[in-house]
Amino acid sequence: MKLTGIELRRVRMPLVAPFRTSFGVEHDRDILLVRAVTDEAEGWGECVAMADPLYSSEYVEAAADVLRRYLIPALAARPPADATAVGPTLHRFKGHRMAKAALETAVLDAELRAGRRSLARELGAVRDRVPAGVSVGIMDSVDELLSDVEGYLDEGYLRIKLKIQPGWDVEPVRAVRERFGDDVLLQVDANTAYTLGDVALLAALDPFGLLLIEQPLDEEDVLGHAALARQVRTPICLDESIVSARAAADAIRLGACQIVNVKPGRVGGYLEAKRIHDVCAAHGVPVWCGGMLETGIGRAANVALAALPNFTLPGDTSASGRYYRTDLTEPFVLDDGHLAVPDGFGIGVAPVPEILAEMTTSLEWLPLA
Ligand code: SMG
Ligand code: MG
Repeated sequence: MKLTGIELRRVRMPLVAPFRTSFGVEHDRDILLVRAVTDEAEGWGECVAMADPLYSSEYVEAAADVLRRYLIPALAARPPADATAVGPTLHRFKGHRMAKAALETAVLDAELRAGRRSLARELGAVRDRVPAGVSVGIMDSVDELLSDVEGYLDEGYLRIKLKIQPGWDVEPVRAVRERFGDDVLLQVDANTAYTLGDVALLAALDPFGLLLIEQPLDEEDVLGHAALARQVRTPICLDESIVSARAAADAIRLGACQIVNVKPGRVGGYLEAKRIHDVCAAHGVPVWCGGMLETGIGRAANVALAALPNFTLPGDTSASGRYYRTDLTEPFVLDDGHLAVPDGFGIGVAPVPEILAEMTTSLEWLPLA
């Protein structure tokens, strides 16, 4: 396989509704897409960096910059024989995992398409469909929240995740439990909004039988999560803190989490995501696939990953319609609360040319050969 060039494309995708978290509100997504062109095939990667460095230190403009200034030139200087060579070649550049993930995924997709293999099989998928959860943002009122949750349950979503922050935690959880009952699979995500001083508040969630509390404390506060885990009954799940398989192994060893959210973008790509899956499986720690409001391109690859055996909890892998009126690819739709795992070559989907053109705000071609 010979890489001939990389295309960086920005698309603007309006969300069907604003999505509010403890760190901000998203109205639309400014997404960086990476297309790797080889002599045999082309492949796609979606960079999950947001417009601003609020979820993590990465942001889309910085991802584009590091790709064009460092990462792509590094591949030009040492062309990868296959996708497994991308990570080692980029390793000397610190951080920027979301940018690295997008580039590696594009190369991997091209390689798999050329070899007529699907990403799902390549990663070790054992299912042809995965259960879908949905992440529900912070709302202005509990009534508004209940009506959105009702809509998602009616659509068939199999698990509800509520975004929480101080002042929007016990009350919305209690309201959802009272209205929809104890059988609904329910979890919460704080996106680092609490401190260890909030132990009593977080313990007040214990009676509601939540599946997990996701990332209550600062991303670097692994020991804080371990201390918290000893004082609350609800299992602690880490998201932001788990930036690599090594970080996952450390967090598990320290007792900082009983469950792990795997996001390929956050950890540098699908190959590292698979290693996290394996590390967690070896420790008996269940994992689930996170989401970053991806288009069909990123979603396809996430759904392939979510089909691995230790993904035993429903992920933030919702249908296209939860995010976008028009997706870039054929839309992912719910079938009995599940999404089908793409079985085509590579990630198994491609952008619809007319829709892609309509959403594109800028385009850059970086020749490698
Ligand atoms: O893709 O359904 C999705 C979003 C899931 O809540 C979600 N993601 O911390 O897990 C998380 C957040 C990060 C992105 S919020 C803009
Ligand atoms: Mg999260």
